[in-house]
Amino acid sequence: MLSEKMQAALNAQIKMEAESSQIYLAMASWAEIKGFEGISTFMFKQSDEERQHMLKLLKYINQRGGQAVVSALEEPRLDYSSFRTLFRQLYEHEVRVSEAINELVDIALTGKDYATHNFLQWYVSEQIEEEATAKVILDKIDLIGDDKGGLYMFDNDMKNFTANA
Ligand code: OFO
Repeated sequence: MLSEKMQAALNAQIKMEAESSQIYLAMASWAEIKGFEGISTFMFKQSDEERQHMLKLLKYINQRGGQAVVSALEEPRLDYSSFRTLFRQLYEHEVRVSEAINELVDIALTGKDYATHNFLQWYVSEQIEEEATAKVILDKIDLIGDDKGGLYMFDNDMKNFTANA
């Protein structure tokens, strides 16, 4: 059985993962409109993945005799003024998600909830991967700057990034 505190924290994470999915979706749509096919494909896929992260939490809470909450979400507020700004926001968002996961791990350990601690390890690994991916993308963008040819190649790169992921 989940403690009240653990359940509330996991439910807050459901909201955060759902909002992550919305953020990636907003970025995907923007990139699609701009004609960046590779970037938008990558973002649509990331959006789907975040939805899976959300569902995994929801099912876990219910499986442990708790009650998952599906709540209203914040509208993604993104600054689309440049690619760099956009991807920096993405990276910073993933860092915040990692902090939230660490907080959950802490609550699980303090409450001696080893089952939830074990469950959360998947998220810990996932965040290492996602932060690294966001950082690689950001570094590439930094190299390109606003060079149009570079952006075209970057978009092509992202297609392969999607295929290999
Ligand atoms: Fe990238 O946020 Fe989920 O875990």
